[in-house]
Amino acid sequence: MHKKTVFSGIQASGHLHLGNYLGAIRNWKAMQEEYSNYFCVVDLHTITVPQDPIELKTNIREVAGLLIAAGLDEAHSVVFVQSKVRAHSELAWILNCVTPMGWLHRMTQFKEKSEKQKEEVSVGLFAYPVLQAADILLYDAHLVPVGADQKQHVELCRDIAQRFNHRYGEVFVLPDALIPPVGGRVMGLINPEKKMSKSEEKQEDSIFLLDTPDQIRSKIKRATTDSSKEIVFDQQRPGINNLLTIYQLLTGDNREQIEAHFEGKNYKVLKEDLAEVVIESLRPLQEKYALLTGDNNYLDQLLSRGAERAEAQAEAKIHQVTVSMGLR
Ligand code: AQP
Repeated sequence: MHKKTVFSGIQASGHLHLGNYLGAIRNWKAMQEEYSNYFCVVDLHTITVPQDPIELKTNIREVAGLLIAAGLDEAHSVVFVQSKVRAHSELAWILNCVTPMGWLHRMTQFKEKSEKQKEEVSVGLFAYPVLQAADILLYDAHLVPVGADQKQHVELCRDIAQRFNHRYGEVFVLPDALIPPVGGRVMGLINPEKKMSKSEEKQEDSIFLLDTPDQIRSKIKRATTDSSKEIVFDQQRPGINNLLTIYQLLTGDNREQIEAHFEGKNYKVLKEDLAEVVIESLRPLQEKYALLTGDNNYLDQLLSRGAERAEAQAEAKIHQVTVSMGLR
């Protein structure tokens, strides 16, 4: 039977954190056997805000290494770096020419990110969702598994594809976002009103996938809670709710079991228990990462094979697009 296609990407804008893992990567791994998958380190997205070249290069390798360490497997998934496949930039330009500016003005992530950048905001940051649409449409992806913050971008991608198809014929598959029911939005430890983020300046706000056990214990110890005592899931108490949600996602226990487990206990116990759960959950991934990055060639060869496979599909799609538009 013909498998449906999945595409998703991840930026090399810093160290990967628990939000990236629980909201995206872990789900990619869980579903990879059911689909034909493309997973991409989207370095061209990363440069929409200024990057230090040496750091960027290191981050691209780190992110790619963590995807493999987390269990993405070339038997089911093509893992590659976006800038190695030129068709992403080419299709992004073509789609820029069919996307109304007004659609991009509505993107909330642009509003948030441009707020931080002020007058430094680049055209690239504004057009970022169009590049994301190109990423998805090049591979005829049916499904795009992402965290909740990316839902609006996938909907925009669908609108762009529809507009293109209306003008030039049925060229693109219309994709759907796939957002996990729990874990789609892991919040910061210090500021649980905001999502955990790679580019957050306060390092204590995020648990990074390569944090040491001591760093994890210390960050969770300092996580924001509240003055109440009861340890229960409650959206109105974002700090405790976030810690319990992370606990739920990593243990697989249901909410009733978790609330019963912590009944009569204090926040110190919750934080200590959670820290151990996080440390043990990340241990296999960290060990695998250390192993695979110990051999310099292994990752390079894997990424180069991934880029070749991605390029074959992407070039065929660009051919179809350019023919449909009268460019070829
Ligand atoms: N806090 C989060 N909770 C759940 N999912 C999340 N994702 C990101 N943060 C959370 C999901 O991770 C995937 C990769 O994200 P990205 O690298 O494309 O960039 P982003 O969404 O902008 O995430 P970051 O980590 O906050 O990066 P910066 O700081 O550079 O903006 C996506 O599927 C995303 O939904």
